[in-house]
Amino acid sequence: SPDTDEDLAVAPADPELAKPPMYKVVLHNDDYTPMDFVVEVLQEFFHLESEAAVQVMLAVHTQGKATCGVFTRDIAETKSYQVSEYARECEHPLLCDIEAAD
Ligand code: TYC
Repeated sequence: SPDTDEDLAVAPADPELAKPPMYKVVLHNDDYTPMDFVVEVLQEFFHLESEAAVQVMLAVHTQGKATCGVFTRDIAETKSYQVSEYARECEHPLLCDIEAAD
């Protein structure tokens, strides 16, 4: 297309503004939290279908940890906090935190 100033208007001033750093929300395995509880958490907080929720739960169970989703920092922190709070209310030791995605 012809080089007009219209083309310049759509480019972000700073390329980083278009691509914020992303964070994984990570669930960790433990010996006590019931599998059904973890599946329920994955469905309710991460909107996974039941089959996908079972897959992620089993990945945590067999590999020690797994990613539930990838979000901007604020969303990842909020999800991690909400999951931790819910697990604590239900008296399960389930651990959820965040890691920088590459
Ligand atoms: N290891 C747990 C059990 O055998 C299940 C479990 C899965 C716990 C995932 C935590 O993040 C977790 N009941």
